[in-house]
Amino acid sequence: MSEIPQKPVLLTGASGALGRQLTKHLAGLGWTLRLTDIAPFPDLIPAGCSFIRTDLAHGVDVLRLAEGCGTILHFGGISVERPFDEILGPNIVGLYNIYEAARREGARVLFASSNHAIGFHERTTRLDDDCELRPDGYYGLSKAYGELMGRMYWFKHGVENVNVRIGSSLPEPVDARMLSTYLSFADLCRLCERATLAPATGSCVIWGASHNARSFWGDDSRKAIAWEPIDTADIYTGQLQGKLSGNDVIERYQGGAYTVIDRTRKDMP
Ligand code: 15L
Repeated sequence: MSEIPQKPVLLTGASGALGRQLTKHLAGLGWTLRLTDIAPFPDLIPAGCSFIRTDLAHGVDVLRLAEGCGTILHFGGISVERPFDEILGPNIVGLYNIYEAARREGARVLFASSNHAIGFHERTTRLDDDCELRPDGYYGLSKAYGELMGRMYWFKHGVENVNVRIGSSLPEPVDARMLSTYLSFADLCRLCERATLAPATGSCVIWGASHNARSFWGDDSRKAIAWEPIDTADIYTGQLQGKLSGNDVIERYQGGAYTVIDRTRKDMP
């Protein structure tokens, strides 16, 4: 039997696609989960779990939710590109509320960051975890801000945080780009398990991708949490390598289609 965290684990964004996978996996291991989301939880609430509907922009509610928790798996907030004023509450204010709650509880934060925090790096560049942040929109900018917030809370308050730059976590990859960025649900679940149970993490970054031969990404802190991906997108290569967008900008950058949303620059492809 695998180890069980001593304190309850708070999972935000529990009703989303990744939150539901994590709930199933971690509840299956016998973990005590406190689930939350702004949307109702669509599945049966597993034994050992409770669900409370919360808007993360309401600080007092977040503080109450996190009471007694040892880890916060933060998957809540907007998960696609949106105008700045829609991102502000859930992803900026909400994240501050999460970190304040973690500080009060002495809890560790696993932050679901995204490849869109670095989306304006070219696909020909292999990146390590200390690469320049190059957000490809307001959503990616909120993820870059979240990573920096983690760094500040670690150095100033000793709040541990694991920032997972998630590539494309779907049931399976659907285009050529995802041969590089795919993260299987099973690899993601094991990563969250390891990040919760690791004795110490400091503030670190991990590339959230399976074992893909075409990966854009190199060094990170996975050894600190004893995580290695098991799955791979490589079995889809024959089927997907020709599945391109036909747009030079999309194909040039790691962030793919997000890099052309509302783009006005004309002086380079
Ligand atoms: C993300 O961060 C998004 O949440 C997801 O919807 C995908 O677009 C993914 O990145 C991706 O880049 O494939």
